[in-house]
Amino acid sequence: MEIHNLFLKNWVQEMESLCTPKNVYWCDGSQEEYNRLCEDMVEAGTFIRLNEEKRPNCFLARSHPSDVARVEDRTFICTSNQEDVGPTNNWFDIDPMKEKLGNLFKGCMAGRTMYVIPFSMGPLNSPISHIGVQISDSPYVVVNQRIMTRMGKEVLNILGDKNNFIKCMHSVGMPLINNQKDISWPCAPNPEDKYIVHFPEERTIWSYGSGYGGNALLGKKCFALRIASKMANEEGWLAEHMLILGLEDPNGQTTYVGAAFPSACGKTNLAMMMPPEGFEGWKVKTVGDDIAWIKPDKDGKFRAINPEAGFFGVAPGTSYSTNPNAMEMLKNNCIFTNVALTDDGDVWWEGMDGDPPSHAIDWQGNEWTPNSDKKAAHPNARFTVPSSQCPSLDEDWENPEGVSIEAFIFGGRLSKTFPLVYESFNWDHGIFMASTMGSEATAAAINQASIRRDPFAMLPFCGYNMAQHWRHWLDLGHKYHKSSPKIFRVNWFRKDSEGNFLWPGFGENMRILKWIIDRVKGKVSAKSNSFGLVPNFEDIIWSGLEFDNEKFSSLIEIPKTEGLKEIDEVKEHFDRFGDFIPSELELQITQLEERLNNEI
Ligand code: O2Y
Ligand code: MN
Repeated sequence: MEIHNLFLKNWVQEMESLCTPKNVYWCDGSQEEYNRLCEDMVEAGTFIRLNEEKRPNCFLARSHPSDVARVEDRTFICTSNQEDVGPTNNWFDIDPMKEKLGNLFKGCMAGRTMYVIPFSMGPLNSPISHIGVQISDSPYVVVNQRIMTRMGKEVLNILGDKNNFIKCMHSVGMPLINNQKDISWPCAPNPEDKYIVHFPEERTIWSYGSGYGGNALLGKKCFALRIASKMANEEGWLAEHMLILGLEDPNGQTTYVGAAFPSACGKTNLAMMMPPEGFEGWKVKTVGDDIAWIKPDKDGKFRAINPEAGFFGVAPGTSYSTNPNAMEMLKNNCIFTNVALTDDGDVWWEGMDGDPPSHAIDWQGNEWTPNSDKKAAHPNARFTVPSSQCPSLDEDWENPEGVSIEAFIFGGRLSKTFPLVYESFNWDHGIFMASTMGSEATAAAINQASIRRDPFAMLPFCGYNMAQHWRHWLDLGHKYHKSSPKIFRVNWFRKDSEGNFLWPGFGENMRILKWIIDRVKGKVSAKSNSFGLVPNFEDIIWSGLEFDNEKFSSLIEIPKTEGLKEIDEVKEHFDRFGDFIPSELELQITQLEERLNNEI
């Protein structure tokens, strides 16, 4: 492939001299290239081809047991001033980190091919999209990137001779020296040898030692969230950890929402939800399941794209009862990582429909039966699948202008205090709701605050000071106050005093989404409580579900003592950010306190 962009050519040459690979390969993104790399990986033992009749064109990869998830404590943001990353990120000084990385990457690709992967986050012709180039010594990364992004030579045509691409440098961190034999999942097995490093001021990413998911597919969390959130802050847009879905009513009118939930809270299931009984003629249409890039257009409308082209979803727990659309989507052209292999060459994971197989090979390659005391699939086992295979995919998912977002929804996993759904009184109050969201602390953190805050579901992904992120949201809402979306918080996980879930969740969440849409359209009224605006029982469609007013009241009420405890914890949470806390959010605490004391 002839490369004309001198900035790119020079950077690749510089990286080649540093990493000294056996050869350099420029990825064209073709199907032929994908097939060839998959076949090479089958020969190398990295991939197992699944049964062609049961899962055509599907592969299974087993990672090294030390390399199974994102490594948050090895994830760093390097900036000139420590304050710029805030108290929730791992800061590191730029120069010492560059020196460290220089040493790590020196000769790190010996004996391997260095792949150059041009990719676009977002549709190729969209003004909201951005281009990255990842250099990697992992063919597993190349084929996953081909599913997760728009990848290949067309991206180079769009880039032209410009220098505005995000440089994403990646190595598995296992050079092959003196004809050393390769292994099926090369990586740096020691946790301290892994480095996921971001330089937001230079818009570059360096990842070393891991071949897994968010650590290695650098378009995803590293670029589309950590680097992009900083770009968005400077340029007046938003890069958020949000699914995007459209709700189409029986008249064919679609309303789009963006929804943020902490990792592992069922975002993929919500993004592909099937409407329940009582919602005949309604459709949930998927635009994205994880990340949203949102830019106000000339009319101040919040236009959103999904920057990804595939889903990298958690396999365990995915079934026809939790997510039938995902199960349909996974029938072919998928890469499975760390699931179990059945005796007939198919995949299996805990939570799949039907009985477990009587025998399988587990994610580590060992014999497994239902009597084994270990899981067959790793709890963070994944599927990588093209979005185009999603049965509920929205027809506008690749619209270069994006879709117009009319509501933002924020949620966590909380067993008490927090209503099933509530709407903010105004924009600033909505930002307060999102900046204080979180999930119940686990038993391990029992002596600390009862809620682990995950503001905007961005705790591990905000590439700059989280309190400045709140400032940014406040400012955007003020600037576009005539067209800004409404803001809601939801909590599907409230329990009664016996510990039973009060709300059935899954497809039944549609009833709440419908109320949200009705509020957006001004079709129903709402009543105030101290946390926000909550539904009247009769404004929710209940057909197909037995649910009485009394149970509903217990799902939306806020016991005063619990509300006041929440205020104490929010004050502690905000204290971490010192003077960076926007005054508008401090005012929200005072106002909430007043409402609780006046029992509103
Ligand atoms: O463990 C990983 O590398 C994957 S993390 C991930 C993948 C897809 C969507 N979201 C997440 C997340 O942690 O939020
Ligand atoms: Mn995520």
